[in-house]
Amino acid sequence: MVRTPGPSAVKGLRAGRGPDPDFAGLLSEHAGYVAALEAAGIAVTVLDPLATFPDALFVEDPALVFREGMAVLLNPGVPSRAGEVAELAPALAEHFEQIETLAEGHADGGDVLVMPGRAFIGLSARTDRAGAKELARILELFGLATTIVTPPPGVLHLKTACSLIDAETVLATGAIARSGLFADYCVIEVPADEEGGANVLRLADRVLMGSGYPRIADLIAGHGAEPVPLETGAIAMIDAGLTCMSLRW
Ligand code: CIR
Repeated sequence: MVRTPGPSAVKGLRAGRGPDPDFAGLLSEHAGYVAALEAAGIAVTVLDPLATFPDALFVEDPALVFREGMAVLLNPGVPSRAGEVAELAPALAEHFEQIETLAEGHADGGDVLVMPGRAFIGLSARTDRAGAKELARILELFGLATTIVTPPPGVLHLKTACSLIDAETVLATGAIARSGLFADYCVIEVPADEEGGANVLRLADRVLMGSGYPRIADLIAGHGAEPVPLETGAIAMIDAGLTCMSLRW
């Protein structure tokens, strides 16, 4: 499930004071992303733009979804995004039987890395401890073990700095790799000068990734998956990567 960016997306949140991305660039990167999902054999539901929510194309943040028919409506940790949850809920109700709601605190989907059997929940400027604990409670109902972690400083979300590659493997920045957080997993460490590319999206045997990261592409190929480089320059200007533009199940 994806949401097409509207013209207001150029005003999407960003941590720095960088310029607005170009709307045509955002649209074309989004279209390239949808095409890559479809090329991987995935049926894509495309939701309409939401003019009043500039960041609404990042549908990963207001909800979590699971293939078992379960979903969680989250509570994004920045006020300008809180209303995205109610906008997304009807579309999720068409696909999921059991929908839980975060009743306390704040949590963004970008802070939740779901591995088989275990979810890592990152505390960030968007996900507070009350939200993380409430989310852990819900995920444990779904049979997932949870670990609440503190990502290294300077990242927007936990998954800005790490991504699932396969059931045993994560791609992670050096700081995350050294933290021991993924001691039970195989960790592919992102080269220091390519940390901006640590957010990638695994789809079966292929991995969607930013096109400006040739060494990450080599590492993914060396691991036996097919890297699929996509243009991400415009979405990166509003602090986004590959996972944030879809909900997948
Ligand atoms: C924001 O700051 O909320 C958006 N501009 C970017 C959200 C990126 N989401 C994600 O990585 N899951």
